[in-house]
Amino acid sequence: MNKRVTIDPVTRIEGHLRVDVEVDGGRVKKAWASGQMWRGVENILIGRDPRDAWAITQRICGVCTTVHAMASVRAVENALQLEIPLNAQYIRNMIMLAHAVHDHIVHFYHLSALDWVDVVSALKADPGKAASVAQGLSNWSGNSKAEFTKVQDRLKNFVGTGRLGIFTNGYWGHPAMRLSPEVNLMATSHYLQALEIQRYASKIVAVLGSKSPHIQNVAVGGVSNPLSLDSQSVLTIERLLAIKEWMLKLEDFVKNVYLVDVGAIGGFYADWTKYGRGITDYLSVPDIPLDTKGTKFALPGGYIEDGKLESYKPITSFNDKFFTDGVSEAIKHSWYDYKGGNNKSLHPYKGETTPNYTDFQDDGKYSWLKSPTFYGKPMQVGPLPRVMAMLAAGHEPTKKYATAALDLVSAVAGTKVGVEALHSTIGRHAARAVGCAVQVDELINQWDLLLANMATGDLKTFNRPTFPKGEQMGVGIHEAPRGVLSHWVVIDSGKIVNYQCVVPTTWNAAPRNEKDQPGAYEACLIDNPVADPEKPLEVLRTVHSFDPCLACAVHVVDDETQSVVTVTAV
Ligand code: NFE
Ligand code: MG
Repeated sequence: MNKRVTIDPVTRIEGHLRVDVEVDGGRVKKAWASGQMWRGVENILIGRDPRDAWAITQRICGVCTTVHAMASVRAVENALQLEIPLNAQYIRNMIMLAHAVHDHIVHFYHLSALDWVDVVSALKADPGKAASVAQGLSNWSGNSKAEFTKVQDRLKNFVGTGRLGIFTNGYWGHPAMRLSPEVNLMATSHYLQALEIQRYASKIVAVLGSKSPHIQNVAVGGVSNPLSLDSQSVLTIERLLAIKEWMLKLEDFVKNVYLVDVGAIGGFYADWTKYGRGITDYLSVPDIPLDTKGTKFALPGGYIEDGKLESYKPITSFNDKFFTDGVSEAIKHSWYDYKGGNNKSLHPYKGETTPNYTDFQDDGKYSWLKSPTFYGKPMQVGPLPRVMAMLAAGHEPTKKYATAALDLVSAVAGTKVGVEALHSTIGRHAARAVGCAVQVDELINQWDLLLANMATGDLKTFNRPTFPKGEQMGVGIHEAPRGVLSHWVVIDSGKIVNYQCVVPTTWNAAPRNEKDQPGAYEACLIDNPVADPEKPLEVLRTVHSFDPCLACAVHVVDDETQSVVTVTAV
């Protein structure tokens, strides 16, 4: 018999996500992803000065705080065909990369590891044995018996108080939890260490961006960081040297802990390479520009059809029409109306944001997210599509870290696990860690590039924009932590007349589109196992593998829902 499970709200994410699944015979047969809150940021921008848009759109999200600022200034610069100084690119690049590294560490350890790691089981571990398991995997300085004993004692004290705090509603002892107490203790220790390490990434963003979350240093035309080799009041060599130290701490953790943990946990849960495949039409965009125009990039991106690397079609510049012509958004199943009819899909330059809330209708409207498509097809975006594109482009660092991760998965699983396994729930975690290792290397590289350019005597960081009379249109693209982000602006005589954000989580968590095709979450949930509908841990595993951000995705709240099981999951 079909059983309907509603998870509302899904937690350990950003924003308000509801997921409904119909389960039959222990498997998901049908799924709905619904964004439950709308804020109308796109409409707030109409009539404003395009130079202010970044500061407003950045408030779309408190998690990917930098990304909307970057996409917004890029959109306006694209509309004006305004180049930005090399130093500004490097400073922006370091902010984007430090932010991405932060985002991925926090996602794996603090937002999703508890779907795979049983904290309570860590109480039963032998810390000495846990240390030898961990030291067999990596020589990270935090893998000692003393460290693991300390963590276990902390856990015992915590549990002993009877107040589990944020861990209260965890699915501890769930049959789908499969790690040994020792591996659980190792992972729990790294969870706590990751809390310390993530601060270094935030500090890099804060020093370069003047503030974190929500940087203050971008401007249409560059950045507002004056560079000087002798003044104490600007971005000095002293500050840059401090940043470099923090980069090296991040590098150590990402390569010796995060990548290793994902490989090991992936190996123990190798059966999860079979679930969560869903949509394998992958979209990513190139990023980390190396020139003033956005035509050369450190990290490639593009389109891959049906998961086949040989189908890779690169996107090559900020002006690439292959990308800009392909995007449109539908609202047949979303709480909006289009003037020309609700079965249409609109290009973002012609996009409309007119709310029309109807309540949750299984076959009608059920989400505040629109349904983006690329040449008419729903896409998956994010670390997995990004890593696939980089592999297809022959990007050597990506090949190196992907091979290292898959070799470790294979060793732990006791069977050869190849690239094909990445098209899965656990594969999204592996791809995120591989991408993060690539990003941390590139972060250090951008630091070197900035210093080398400053050494030539070039200290320029800003080109002043001028707004001509008449209409200009521009798109700003950014490969954000959760995938392709694009901001689309139409400017008329220096004022914004239309503004549309098409956001990573909008692509992935989209409701069915105008052709009733499901979005990536919905497609990836089909055939997921659900051992106990009252504790739908496996559904959360797949949803969390995307790192949902609903604040971004819908940029009013539903209160009444009728369902067989409603679960508030941690
Ligand atoms: Ni609010 Fe974001 C990223 C953007 S996601 S987290 O990455 O844009 O949809
Ligand atoms: Mg939008």
